[in-house]
Amino acid sequence: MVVLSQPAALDHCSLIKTCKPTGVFTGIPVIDLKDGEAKTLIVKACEEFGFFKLVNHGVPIELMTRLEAEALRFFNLPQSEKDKAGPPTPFGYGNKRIGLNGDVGWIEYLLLNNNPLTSLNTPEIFRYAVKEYMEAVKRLAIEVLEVMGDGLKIEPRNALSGLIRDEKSDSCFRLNHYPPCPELQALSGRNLIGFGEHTDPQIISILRSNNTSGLQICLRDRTWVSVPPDQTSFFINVGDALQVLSNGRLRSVRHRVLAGSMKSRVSMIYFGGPPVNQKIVPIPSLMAKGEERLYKEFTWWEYKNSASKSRLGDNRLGLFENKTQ
Ligand code: GA4
Repeated sequence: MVVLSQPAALDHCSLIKTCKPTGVFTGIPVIDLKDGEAKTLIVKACEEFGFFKLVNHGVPIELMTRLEAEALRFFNLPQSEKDKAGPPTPFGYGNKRIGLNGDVGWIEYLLLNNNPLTSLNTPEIFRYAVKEYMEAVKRLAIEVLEVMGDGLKIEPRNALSGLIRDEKSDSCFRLNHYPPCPELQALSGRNLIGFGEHTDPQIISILRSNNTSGLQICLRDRTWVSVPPDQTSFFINVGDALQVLSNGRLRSVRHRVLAGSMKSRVSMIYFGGPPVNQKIVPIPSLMAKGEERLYKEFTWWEYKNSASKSRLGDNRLGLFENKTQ
């Protein structure tokens, strides 16, 4: 990866890193939620990739397209109007800056808490589209975690899903807009980084994007591959908290988004997190006899607090590893 060296037309994005595009990956597990094998396949995908594509998920496509249209209506407003919904500290509109510690990307976004009706000063029609979508995707997150719980043979079966179902669940939601950057062609085939590489801190993330590519995941052998877009499916990420709850058996996936030169990308992501006071420790029924805990005990609040002081690409779990073995 290199930092852009100033072709005149690109001055306005000269702090944003670039990288070479990579191959399209055809090996992403595709899981049909209603298939009897789903529980086994979900566990396998989360062990191997920390990532999979979910089809036959039961969320009406109309909910996705309605929210996408509303999001675009917002992102197409004049900059001064959008700025009124910012800055994202922690919730609201953000432009290029991500987090509080100097990360930037070719992106604008809205970060929302669990309660979109009150957390945003936007038109009612927009807030209702977010609310309905979030409710549907939260139900889906619960279902996926229940099926995963079955596959892992967790006792009780709802040990994972209950963390999201809890009314105090600290979940959040993000609408991302990666505008096209036509000047990119001047970069001889390189891409601008839209959202730099990172893992998600929560338990599970449920992503839906329009039909524009850009999402990449990092495989176990550390190669980056592009995920072909599919606007009718969801892409599911294992987050850091789930890695700890499973004592490292399920892996949080490093991922990033590259911006394109011609097409704008819109994504919507639900981040399912536990209640703030929840202790994040391996679920006992997932531990083999005598198995050592890979991480120190911490609460979700402690982890979030530590994450907010980190840079996007940091290995946030590193601080919590048990190095005693
Ligand atoms: C990554 C996952 C979610 O988008 C997010 C991000 C958060 C932010 O945008 O404020 C963080 C990032 C994310 C992890 C490290 C910190 C916090 C930006 C950043 C540099 C909303 C989240 O929960 O963690």
